[in-house]
Amino acid sequence: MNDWRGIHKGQALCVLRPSTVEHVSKIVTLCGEQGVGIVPQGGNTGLTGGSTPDASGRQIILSTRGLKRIRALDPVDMTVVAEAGVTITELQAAADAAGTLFPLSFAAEGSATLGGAVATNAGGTAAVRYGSARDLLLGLEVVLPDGRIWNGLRRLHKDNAGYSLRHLFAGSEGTLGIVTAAVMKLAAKAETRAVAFCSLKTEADVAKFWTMLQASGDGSIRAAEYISGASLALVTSVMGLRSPIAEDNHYILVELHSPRADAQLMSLLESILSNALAEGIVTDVVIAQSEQQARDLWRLREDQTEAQRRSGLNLKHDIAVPVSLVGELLTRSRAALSRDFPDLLVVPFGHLGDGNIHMNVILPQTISASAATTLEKNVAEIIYGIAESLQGTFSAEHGIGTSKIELLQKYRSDVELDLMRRIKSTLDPFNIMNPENFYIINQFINENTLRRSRSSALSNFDTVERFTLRT
Ligand code: FAD
Ligand code: 2HG
Ligand code: ZN
Repeated sequence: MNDWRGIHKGQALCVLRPSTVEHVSKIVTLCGEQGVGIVPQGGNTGLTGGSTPDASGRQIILSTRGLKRIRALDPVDMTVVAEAGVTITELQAAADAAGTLFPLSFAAEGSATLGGAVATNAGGTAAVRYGSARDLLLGLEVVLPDGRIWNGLRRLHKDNAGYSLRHLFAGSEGTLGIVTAAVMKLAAKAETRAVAFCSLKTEADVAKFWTMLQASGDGSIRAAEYISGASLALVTSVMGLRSPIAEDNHYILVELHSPRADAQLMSLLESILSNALAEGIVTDVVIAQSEQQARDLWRLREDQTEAQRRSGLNLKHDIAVPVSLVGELLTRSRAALSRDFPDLLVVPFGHLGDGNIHMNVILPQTISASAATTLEKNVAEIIYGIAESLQGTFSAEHGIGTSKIELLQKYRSDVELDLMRRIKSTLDPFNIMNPENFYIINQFINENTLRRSRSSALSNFDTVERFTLRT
């Protein structure tokens, strides 16, 4: 019962995998009656420990992977209605077959599910063009903590009838209910694309290059991804990839795409890059001449997480700052970390166009467990402190889960925490939905309820087990 990284370990009472929304509703109702905590799980690719049960063996995992239907796809409405367990890759394929594009995209898309993407408000590499999951979300079907089914699957591009309830569930990470289906926006299918990999000398050049891309990209930028020199060196050595470009301190992968087959993206990209070279903003560029070369360039970016996972204890810091301050973020972080922790391997990469940098760090292999814990705390303080001082966030796209609870408490105001608590306690007064997630907002709900639910869970094991057999 571990998370994808093998860091969060738990013990589930059982795993239930319903295949209809009615079954989900029955499970949730039963768990509510018996005080059993529910941990929703999609592809289990989340990076903040939110889909792992606690160690008590008293929470169930409700796997949504049995909810597999694409209920409707309409290329005129430009919408797709799909169930929570459909993977992002499956949605992309279905959209493509209908001559459209499902724009959400990230390295875990083969396993990550629609329900998980909505629940975490996933971002990814095309968010700079199309937004995060929340921005694509038009309608939702949710099983509420009391077992009721809310059917809000409206395929409307405009709907101002009261509070936007769907947006409450986007990013709620299973704490407010179980997303069983969603209506998502589609986009025009890309007919052409052009991909380039560029090297740069300084953090200031990174910032200048983004300004230049934005000004001259003609609205066709689909991705602008940052990779540090250390991150490129790591991914090439660990994953056995070849760097196509002269070595430098920073790299940016750019993809332009267009629904127009005659968009001349290659000449647009060449003209942007030759200006950047002429102005000394980039030091070298490689433009993919084939689909295969484009895929090879993308691997240097998409394999970062796997390369870092294979390289030892990897500390993740999923931060974002206003885009105009990314250069400063990179400069200040490098200076502070190399001054205070010269033995650490700092391997930042991320979504430059969103101001979202994964300021990750790899600890030396030989470090003791206690030294690692101290280091983790000290490094986090520096990185989140810098992000905060630049009006940024400690969680840009990975959410809170169980690993960022203290940060939520530290960096969000009392007013915000109070509002979150009120929402949680209104929708889930007995705290059965992912009770450990966002714990700081759950803990004041009703400690007694929580304790009661935990202690009664084991005594009701038989009920849950019998129910499993029936569903
Ligand atoms: P899970 O991991 O199963 O669950 C994540 C959270 O959502 C948990 O709290 C869980 O309880 C809850 N949940 C899951 N399904 C439901 C549901 N149906 N209803 C209610 N709650 C639910 N994330 C990004 O944003 N951008 C990236 O670029 C990105 N790249 C990644 C690359 C790699 C290699 C990996 C391993 C992860 C990456 N992620 C990225 C993180 C992760 O893939 C996303 O958060 C994804 O949306 C999680 O989907 P999942 O189905 O795996 O959810
Ligand atoms: C990505 O951008 C993901 O590839 C994962 O958000 C980031 O590994 C990470 O820290
Ligand atoms: Zn990311």
